[in-house]
This record gives sequence, C-alpha cells and structure tokens, in this order.
Amino acid sequence: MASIGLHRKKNLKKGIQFCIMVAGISGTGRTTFVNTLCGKNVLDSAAEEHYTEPKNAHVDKGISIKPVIVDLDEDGTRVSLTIVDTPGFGDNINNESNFTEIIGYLERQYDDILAEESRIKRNPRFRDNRVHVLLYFITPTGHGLRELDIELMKRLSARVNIIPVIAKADSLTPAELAESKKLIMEDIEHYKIPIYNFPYDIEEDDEQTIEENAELRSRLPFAIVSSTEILDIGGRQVRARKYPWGIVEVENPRYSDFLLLRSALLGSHLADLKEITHDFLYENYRTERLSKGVDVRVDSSLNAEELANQSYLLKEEQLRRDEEKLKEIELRVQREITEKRQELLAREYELKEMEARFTRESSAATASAEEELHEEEPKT
Ligand SMILES: Nc1nc2c(ncn2[C@@H]2O[C@H](COP(=O)(O)OP(=O)(O)OP(=O)(O)O)[C@@H](O)[C@H]2O)c(=O)[nH]1
Ligand SMILES: [Mg+2]
Repeated sequence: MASIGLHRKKNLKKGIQFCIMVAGISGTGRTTFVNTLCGKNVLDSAAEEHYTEPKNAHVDKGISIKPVIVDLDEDGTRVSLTIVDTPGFGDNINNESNFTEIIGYLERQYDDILAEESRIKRNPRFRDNRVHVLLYFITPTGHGLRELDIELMKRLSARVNIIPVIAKADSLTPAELAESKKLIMEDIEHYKIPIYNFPYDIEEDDEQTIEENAELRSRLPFAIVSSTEILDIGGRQVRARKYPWGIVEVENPRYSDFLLLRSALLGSHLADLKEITHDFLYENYRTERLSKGVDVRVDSSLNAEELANQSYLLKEEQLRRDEEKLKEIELRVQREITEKRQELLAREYELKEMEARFTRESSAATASAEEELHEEEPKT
C-alpha cells in the first residue's frame, strides 16, 4: 500500500526521536559528556558565557535552558536527538528558582503535547519535545549525595526519568569510586528518590532482560569519563584523556561506565524510557492538569479554537471517567453472575446427590420387600 510505504519512509527520514537533559552544577563536565556521546561538538564549552564579574556575584542569574538537535546514526538507525543543557544550575546562593525553571521547562513540553492532542487539525510539523531522561551529574567528592542533589532529584523525579551519574570519575581511585557509588545508592534509598533504576519484573520479563537490567542497576550511578580528544594508541584511534602519568580511555569498562550508559540510552533502553515518559509521567501530569480543571490555563488571550479545545478536553476527561465507571459496573455484574452460577451448580449437585440417595434407598427398600415376600411364601 502506497500510503503506508510513504509513512514508513517519512519515519525513516525523520528517525527515532529522543531527548536527553543534562543537569549538574557548573564544571561537572556536561558539555564534554554531550560532545563525547554524540562524537562531535554539539555544545560549546564556552565557560565565559555564564562567567560573572566578581562584583556581581551576589546577583542570581537563573539558568538558561537550551535545547539543541543533533542527528546520529546508530547502527543504521537514525536518531534525532535533542540535548537540553541547563547551564547555571546550582550556581546561585538560593537555587529555588533553578528548580522552578527546570520543572517549568519539563511541564511546558507536556502542555504542548496536551494542546496538540486536543487540536482538531493536527500540525504535521509538530515536534514532541518531551524530555525522556535527565542525566544528573554528581560532583566526584567521594562521598554520598549533597542536599542540592537530593532536592533536585526528588523534585524532578515526578516529571522525568532520572539517571544519576558520577561526573569526572577518573578523579577518584577505584576504591573511592566503589565507595562513592555505594554511599550514593544508600542515600537514594534512604531518601526514597525514585530514580530510573532499569525496572524489571521477575515474573513477567524474560531471563535476558532481567539479567541485563539487574547488571545495569548494579552499576548505578554510572561512572562517567569524557573527553573531546582522540588519541592514537598503538594504531587505535580512541577517545581519551591524557595525563603526565598516563592515559584514561573513555570507553574502557575497567574504570568508565560510558559505553554501558551510551548503549542503554541510545539502544537497549531508549524505547523503555520513552514509554515510561508517555504512559506514566505524562499521563500523571495530564490527569493532574485535567482534574485541577482545564481552566488552569484559561486566559483572556484564548481564541475560539483554543476554547473549543479546552471544552473538548473536559468532555474527553468526563467520557474517560464514565467509561471507568461503566467498566467497574461491568466487572461487578460479572462477579455476581459467576457467584450465582456457582450457587446454582452447588444446588444442582445437591439435587443430584438427593436423587441418587433416593434411588439407592428406594431400590434397597424394594429389594428388602421382595425378600420378605419370598420368606412369607408357603413352601410347597
Ligand atoms: N578529569 C576529568 N575532567 C573532565 C571530564 N569531563 C570534562 N572535564 C573537564 O572539566 C572541565 C569542565 O568541563 P565542561 O564539559 O565544560 O563542564 P560543564 O558542566 O559543561 O561546565 P559549564 O557548562 O561551565 O557548567 C573542562 O576542563 C573539562 O576538560 C572528565 O571526565 N574527567
Ligand atoms: Mg557546559
């Protein structure tokens, strides 16, 4: 069929869409990581961009959230990747506005989808910019989490999948890194931070998935080493960091989880992250939004079409609730029917038992009557 072929061609041309947000205080290596991940300079490492004159250091500048789109070729599949950097996060004395800004950005992408979904005429050029995963860069202190880390992850986890990473992991010794990973995971558990922990279901998932996810989970938070330099090591071109005492290879699994994270993000877990974003995080947001009343966003600037959309949304929500109620009733009726059927079967069984007993008793009675009759017969 021509139309389906065309649709597929379009999808191939557009590629798979995926969106990663990177957050962490300045200098944790977000820019270098993104450029390493994409294999090209996607972000500028212009530190001066948010350099502040010492005399103005007390002025909170807020953060500038900047999405950048880059096309990657992952084993023949085109991935249209959106990278959202959050420069300036954690630089202020009071970081409250930073949280609000990031949450605001995440929610705006959900609002856009909500509006697009309810549009009568869809915009063919609409781009879904929902963030599928937030990589949170933890400073390599060798200790557990700091208050800022806990607060950011806790507050943002309702809106986005969070994967914590230890930035610049090459600055810790292997023992320090292992200890730090342990302390961070203990904190995450203690503060009940719902990070994306490669979820699996022992009863439902296949063995391979369980094994893979358990392995990835055990490596959390991922140790990240990034570099923009490509070095020649024995004829091999490798991305590495060169120090006077030696070379740190970005992809060496002995001390870096970079490859593991990359293949999970852009390969094995891309679909799962997108699914959770759509089915769970967005759905929750949507329900919250609609149950609060769609008029949250009603303002005087709404035109007729938008107003129509909003009332359409309300009706849709009402329909959904009615449907749920109907389903409940259906289930209850079904349960009652099953109960009645079982009762009936029990009665039937009792009846049959009675019948059998009656037959047995009556045939026994006939037999004994006949016997008596024989005994009474005069012998000839
Ligand atoms: N040791 C080490 N240094 C790194 C690593 N990644 C980046 N760096 C260095 O850390 C410094 C800051 O890196 P950036 O990538 O600019 O960090 P950023 O988080 O983007 O910083 P801002 O954009 O200024 O907030 C640079 O000097 C990098 O070379 C790493 O994995 N290990
Ligand atoms: Mg940067």
